[in-house]
Amino acid sequence: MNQISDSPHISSDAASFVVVANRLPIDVRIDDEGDVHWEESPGGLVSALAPVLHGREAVWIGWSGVATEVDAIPAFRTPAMMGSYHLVDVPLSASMVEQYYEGFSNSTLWPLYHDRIVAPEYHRDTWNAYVEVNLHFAEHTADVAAPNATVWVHDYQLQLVPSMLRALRPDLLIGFYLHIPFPPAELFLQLPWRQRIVEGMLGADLIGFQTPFGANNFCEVTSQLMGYESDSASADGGWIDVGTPSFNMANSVQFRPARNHVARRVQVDAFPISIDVASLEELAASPKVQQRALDIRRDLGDPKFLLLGVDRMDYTKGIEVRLRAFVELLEDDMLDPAHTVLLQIATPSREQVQEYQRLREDIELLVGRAAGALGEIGQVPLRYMYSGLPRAELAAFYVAADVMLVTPLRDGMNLVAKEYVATRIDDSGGLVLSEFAGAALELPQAWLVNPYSLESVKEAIMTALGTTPEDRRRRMAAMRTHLREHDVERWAREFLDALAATGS
Ligand code: GDG
Repeated sequence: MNQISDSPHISSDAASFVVVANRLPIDVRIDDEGDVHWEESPGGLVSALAPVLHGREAVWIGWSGVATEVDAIPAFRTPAMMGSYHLVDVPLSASMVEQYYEGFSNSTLWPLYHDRIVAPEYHRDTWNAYVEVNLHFAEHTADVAAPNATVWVHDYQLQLVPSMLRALRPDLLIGFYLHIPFPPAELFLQLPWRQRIVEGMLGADLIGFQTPFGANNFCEVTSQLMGYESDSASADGGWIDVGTPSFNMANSVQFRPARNHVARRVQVDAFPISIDVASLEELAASPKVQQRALDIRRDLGDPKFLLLGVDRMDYTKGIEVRLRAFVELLEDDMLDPAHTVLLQIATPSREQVQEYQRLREDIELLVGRAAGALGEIGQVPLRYMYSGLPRAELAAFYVAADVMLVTPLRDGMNLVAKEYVATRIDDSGGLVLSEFAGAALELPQAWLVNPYSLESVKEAIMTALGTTPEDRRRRMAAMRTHLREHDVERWAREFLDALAATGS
């Protein structure tokens, strides 16, 4: 681990490419002496952006993950980090984290954007914190971006940053990407601060969504709220003409022209995110991972069928649905508890948020009950782990599993589904996938399910297990081919090319 120090500031106006995300791509640990240490936390976004980050003077702006009284620890301005790119820490106090992150981001926006699976909370004080923190991020970005730099802002925590940044630095080329779904107008319009959020995003030159549905929903909302003319599906990509309302009282719920918006065109399009396919394939093929996969199966009693679920512990992921489906199949004698295991790995997430604590209790109750009721002594068909795993260990679980269960009630994309496919280097294995994950649009050869229908999930599990090896192989091969051609590097390149084209 690196130790933090009062390290040199990067020269301002140095960065021609700036990534702005809620989190820096690092894990921070504070030791007993109070010294702060950090190390890179490799993730999809880091590997996606690696070629762009390393190619030029680049900066990543985000929060370290450690709440602190502002200025209590020195800001990260550490040129040593990961080759040529620098980190800039946006320090957040404990109360800001509570209000902006756990509050507005994860108790208001997250549930609202995921179909109101749980009820969103609307509080003025968490909204005010969201505005304040977004301004912090915008100011840090304005400080370090070189003249005419390209800035890529990420996700629902920072939707106000594009317009704040444009006001501070009109010279910048600004892209915004939403990693989660953008909901239909009838849901989004519930948000008391709907106009401010939309205005915030429209500060960007290009707004990217996971799917065409997200792009379309956003155009619909801007048309209803502001009366702006738009086309979400034109041949050259979607667009919204900001500042020139083709006002139509009939379809506008509340016409209020945006402040500070001079007439200009914002591009709007779908850019489905992906994974680093080549590196996962390599990891899956390594003798260490192959051996570990065999050991995992042995440790689980060498079942004939191993089913797997891997998710952050989140109510959007439909963990309960798949556990219930599996339990019912055992109860119905459709599956044999002597030869079948479902392993659910749930990674701790947002543990301070009440709904997440409740979800964990519900899942653990379900797992506990199942353990008591299913199988003979010594048989434990439903296994559960509540912990994060190293990447290689996760890959070994993917390699070990015969069928992967990915059943979110709503998901922007779902990278776990893509990761499972990438690790199936011999084209074996089956994927059961929710229709409501963005990934379903790209992986139609999976067994697609409606996660709200237990019968649909049960049926898909049985079909995936019962089909011929040839059928499984044909489906998996088609999905692998698609992913190899659509990896995360292509995603980043396509977004950045489209962003550059808006400036020409
Ligand atoms: C959001 C959107 C969108 C999970 N457990 C472990 C672990 N993971 C990794 C997985 C995967 C990632 O976390 C989870 O990505 P998902 O896409 O499945 O879901 P979200 O976290 O909700 O992500 C989503 C995504 O953003 C990207 O745009 O696809 O729709 O909700 O990469 O592998 N990794 C390791 N150990 C674990 O225990 N190492």
